[in-house]
Amino acid sequence: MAELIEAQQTGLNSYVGFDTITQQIEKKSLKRGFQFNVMVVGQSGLGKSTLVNTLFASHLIESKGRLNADEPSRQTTEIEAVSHLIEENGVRLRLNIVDTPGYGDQVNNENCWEPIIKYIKDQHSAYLRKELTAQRERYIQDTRIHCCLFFVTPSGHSLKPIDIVVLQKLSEVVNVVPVIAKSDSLTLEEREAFRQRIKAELDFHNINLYPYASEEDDEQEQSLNESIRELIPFAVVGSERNVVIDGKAVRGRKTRWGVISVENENHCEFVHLRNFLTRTHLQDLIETTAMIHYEAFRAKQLLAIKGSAQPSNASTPMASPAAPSANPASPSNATSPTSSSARSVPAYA
Ligand SMILES: Nc1nc2c(ncn2[C@@H]2O[C@H](COP(=O)(O)OP(=O)(O)OP(=O)(O)O)[C@@H](O)[C@H]2O)c(=O)[nH]1
Ligand SMILES: [Mg+2]
Repeated sequence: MAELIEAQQTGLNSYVGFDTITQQIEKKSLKRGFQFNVMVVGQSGLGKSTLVNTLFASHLIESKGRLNADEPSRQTTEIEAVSHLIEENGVRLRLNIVDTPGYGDQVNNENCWEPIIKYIKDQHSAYLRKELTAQRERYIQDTRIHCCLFFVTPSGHSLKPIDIVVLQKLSEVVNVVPVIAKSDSLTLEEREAFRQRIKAELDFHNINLYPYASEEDDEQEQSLNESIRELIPFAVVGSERNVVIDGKAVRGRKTRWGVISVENENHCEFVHLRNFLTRTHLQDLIETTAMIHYEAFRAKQLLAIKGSAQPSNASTPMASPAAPSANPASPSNATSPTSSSARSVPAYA
């Protein structure tokens, strides 16, 4: 032991070269590429599909917006996952977008969120099954949702009761990032007041959203997260059309009284959302999904398997993806995410 301490304190006499490990990791990662799975959830017609297309500057999913007046309108009617490979400066990103139909349109909206929650849990379940096979793949295809963009109706009043329930359910299983949809319909003062009201409601209902507080974060990360929390929910505007401003084509919406440029920070917070998702928190969203949400799911499943591993009981909770909530053998005190990480998020439902 004494020798080891001695060795740790010894300086190197010549260049060994292990500092290139970062480049070696980078090279391998670049070769493999990256995967980001994002889901959009919210009431009907809030511009979910449009915003995703705006975020990644391509027509990735069908939106209702018509390019010509005689085209039929295109509404999202079922959970749809589309996958695209996008590349920027040699970095390949496989982007999975899960578009969900707007909820809340029915006369009875009870449990309308269930297919969405089930979809998220199914991805965790599929990943766990692949992980547990005897000859598991070297790189398991990751379909776990890393980020769920939640669209709030720009009513200017408050969150709807159904939104609160859906937010509660979602925040237990996935990183949720709420946005005020179609914020061009609110004045700047209305937007700010609405944001503060939403924050107060989220606090009141104990809805813990991403980014979570973590003891591991250094001062810089903490202050970055603090500034992000100030902006949440981001007031956004989406558009798939270009409009010409000062001779330059920009993404925007042209109205009778003027033009809204999606990327202009004075017009909306689209740029902040995009920076947050792609430039500052992309890796953390992926890591948090694995370390917190998936880990909690995994712990709960494995405990349930252990609990039900009796000779007469041949079936295990892994038999069906829907099993987590249906399995009566599941321990009610399932491991909470907090036990697997220093971050504070609600217990996995
Ligand atoms: N004013 C305004 N309109 C928008 C905005 N984003 C989208 N729209 C329009 O709203 C309509 C609905 O857009 P979609 O993107 O299809 O909405 P959606 O939420 O995916 O709709 P569903 O799939 O039916 O739930 C289209 O006509 C869009 O052009 C926005 O930021 N502001
Ligand atoms: Mg849609």
